[in-house]
Amino acid sequence: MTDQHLHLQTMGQQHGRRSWAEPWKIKMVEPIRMTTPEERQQALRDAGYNTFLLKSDDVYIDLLTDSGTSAMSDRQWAGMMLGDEAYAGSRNFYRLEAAIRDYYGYKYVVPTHQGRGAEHLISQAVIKPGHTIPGNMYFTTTRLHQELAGGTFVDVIVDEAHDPANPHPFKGNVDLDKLQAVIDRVGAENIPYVSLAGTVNMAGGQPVSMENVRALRTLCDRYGIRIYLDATRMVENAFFIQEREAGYADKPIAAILKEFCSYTDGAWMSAKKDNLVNIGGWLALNHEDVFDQCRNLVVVYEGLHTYGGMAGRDMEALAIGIEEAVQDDHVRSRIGQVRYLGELLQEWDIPIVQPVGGHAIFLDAKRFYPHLAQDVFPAQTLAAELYLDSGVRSMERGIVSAGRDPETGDHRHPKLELTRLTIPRRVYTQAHMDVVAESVKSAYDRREQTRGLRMIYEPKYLRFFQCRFEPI
Ligand code: PLI
Repeated sequence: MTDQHLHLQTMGQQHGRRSWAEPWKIKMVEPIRMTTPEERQQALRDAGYNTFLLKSDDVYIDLLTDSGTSAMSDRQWAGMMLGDEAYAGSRNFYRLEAAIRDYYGYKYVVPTHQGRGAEHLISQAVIKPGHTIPGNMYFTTTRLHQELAGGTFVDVIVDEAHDPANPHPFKGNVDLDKLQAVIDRVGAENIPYVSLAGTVNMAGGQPVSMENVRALRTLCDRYGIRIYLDATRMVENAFFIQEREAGYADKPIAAILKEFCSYTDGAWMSAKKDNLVNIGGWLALNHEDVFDQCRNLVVVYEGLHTYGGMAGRDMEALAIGIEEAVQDDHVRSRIGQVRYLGELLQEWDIPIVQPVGGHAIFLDAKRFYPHLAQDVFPAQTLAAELYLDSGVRSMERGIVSAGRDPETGDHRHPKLELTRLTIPRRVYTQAHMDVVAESVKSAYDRREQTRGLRMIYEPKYLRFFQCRFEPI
């Protein structure tokens, strides 16, 4: 040990400080480009003030989403060379099927091109017109597929989830009284399943406790109602159970994940998140009758039942990603980075959703811009302001994402009006997080001069992806 090492170590002990660091080092880099304020003005105008319509070449730090934006490992890239591109029976499918069975514990697997492909299949298979689907807060694509199949989504999440400042440790929990009231109102025979999401995206990445899913299972068993899990960020949910729930501190993430899934009847997955791949999804089921229907539908909409829209090499990378994703040190550093950004913002009293969730920091645009009404799109405005300031790309999760009520045609007005800074896995450094935090601070300092936006183009489905605005 050199004198300097010894000195640093002694200093560390004196200060009682022990930092965490990522369990990987960087082997390949992708250059990114800073733009001028004039270039960003032009790019934002061209994009109709919608960050989804920006060209990624005009973005400096891309926090639009954690979906498909993760860095794959050297093992995953090596796996890409082992792709078996046979139309039928690819060996990579059987590897994927085994990984899902091992880590999530479900019996039957249907591969899909991404999460919404799986949502489509399960919705078409089990929802009939007039059905009600209770769930712990809506997700955009999930609810749309439920509606397209003739169902109506009903929110049964705990009230705390709708309050961005509430520090409840499990804001993703289902409120069992609300669920009971729905069952009493519509009848169990009209509820094809409860739609349960791990770390609820629209609530700020908030987890569900093991106690809650266990109680949910008991209630659903009483009525013969199935539970299907949106497992997209369920690994992150398992981390929060390990951290916050009595009896789980010494259990590995992998064991917690499998126990949680065991209380559900199946799951759909956007593998582009937790599972560390750039494309892919799956549906996994325990009941043969539903599996048979979905395996039949997949050949209509996605591809044969042994590739479902993925290349063989993608399935190999996904099988490896599933295993890497459940490693405790990976999850700890992934959520540690999200928290690092959250702590910087809190030091400056910038309003964010509490507690910090799994995949993103959610800026509370209602408190950020108290002078802006929800109808002038505060969260969309904040995303535009951040981009103008520094080239950081974020996304709106508020009134624009919530869309219109299919019955009345009016805007839905969600309680949460949030701008999401979503952190891709294994991609950005702590220095990038510093730059992001400083940019948010700069937008915050200018908040009183900020006016809202007016919507000038609106597509029919999932409008947030493609709608356009102009400044007021
Ligand atoms: O984007 P897909 O089709 O692979 O997955 C759809 C999807 C389903 N459930 C949840 C909870 C999601 O977050 C999700 C996609 N989320 C995106 C794209 C996001 O940016 O959050």
